[in-house]
Amino acid sequence: MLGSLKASIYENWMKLQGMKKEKSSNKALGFATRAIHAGQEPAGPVNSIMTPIYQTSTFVQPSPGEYHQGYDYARSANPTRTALEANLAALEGASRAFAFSSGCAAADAVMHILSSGDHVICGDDVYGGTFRLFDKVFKRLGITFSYINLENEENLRAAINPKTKMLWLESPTNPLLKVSDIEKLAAIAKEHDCITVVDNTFCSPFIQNPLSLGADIVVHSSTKYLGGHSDVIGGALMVSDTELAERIGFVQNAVGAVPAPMDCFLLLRSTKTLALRIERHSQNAQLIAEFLETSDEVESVTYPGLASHPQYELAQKQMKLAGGMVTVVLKGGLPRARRFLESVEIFSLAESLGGVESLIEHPAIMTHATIPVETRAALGISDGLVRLSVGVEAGADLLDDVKQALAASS
Ligand code: P1T
Repeated sequence: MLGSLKASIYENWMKLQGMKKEKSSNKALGFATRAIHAGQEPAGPVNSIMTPIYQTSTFVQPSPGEYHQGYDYARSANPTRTALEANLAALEGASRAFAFSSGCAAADAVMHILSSGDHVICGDDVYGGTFRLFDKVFKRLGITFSYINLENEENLRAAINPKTKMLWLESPTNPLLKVSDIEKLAAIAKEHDCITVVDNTFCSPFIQNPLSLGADIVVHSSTKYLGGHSDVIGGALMVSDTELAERIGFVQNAVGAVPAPMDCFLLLRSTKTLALRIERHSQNAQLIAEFLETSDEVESVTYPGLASHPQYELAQKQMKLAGGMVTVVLKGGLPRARRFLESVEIFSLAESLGGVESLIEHPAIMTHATIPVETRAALGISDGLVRLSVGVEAGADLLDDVKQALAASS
């Protein structure tokens, strides 16, 4: 009941937006136009150009059970959140999007559509918090997991069994930036009635749209590129299948990990500049990666935009741009990495990524500490490995910062 009530609010909202849009143009709108306008029209009593922050927990009913435009209680739906969800759906080419209070809450909601006894195949390199959610929360509830290298599709075929209900992957992965063929993997999963979930956080919807490659659910930590300013914790799910939308809508309301109206507003403000930001992130990251590749202080550098990346051809085909994340292994192990991280001046040593400001971190000690040490070692998340989230500052300044930090740490 609540699932379908929410669906009708959403459809009503989309209809309102659609009616206005049709007036000006019938052709498909470009990404940057959708980012600025989708889900948003001048609103409220004074026709404000920005969607108002509906800072309210409930909505007055003229008569019991009679809801004004379908809104009854703000966990179920809030107009600022509806606008954000419509916007996010348009960016991923989805029919529905669902906003959550964090990326982990979005992942949690996906797992709630499974049942005890189900088997999940997960890429062997995922965000440490995702691994922790699977290994420490859902494994205890009777869901089983296999972690495999998805760079080779045959590994997926070999791991699928009759209980496998879900394939979960990141591409590029966090932190090793492995790229896998979403289209091929989703096709294999589909042959076995298995749902494909792609965590698209590292790309943002500007770089790649997994639903168009055959995935069933897209996950975002909107804390990252969608938010883009390191001031919001949020998450999102996007789907195209109506039945999946119903199930996720039900979980969103039943579990209730929804974002606050102010955070929805901040995200709506941020997606307007997503295209511009991602272009600059990618340009700056390419500059840094190319420099690191020439440095004698560096053991290896991984960036999907470098011809040396093991899946460079696939990345060129699958991703519109190579993104803002660079992973580098410094010569000299942990002591060297530690000195480097302490020497940067424009980059800030902090967890997270995707903000306008450049961040740098040490996955083994910070974001991926929850992954068992032997697994980290087998994967290559070594003590010399440093992850850079390259921001949108002047590229030359970022390059100088990396150069001076390398010199200061040698
Ligand atoms: O932090 P939260 O909004 O809950 O998002 C979790 C999450 C999900 N998926 C990916 C790919 C992520 O990178 C994250 C969060 N990652 C970091 C905090 C980090 O520094 O890698």
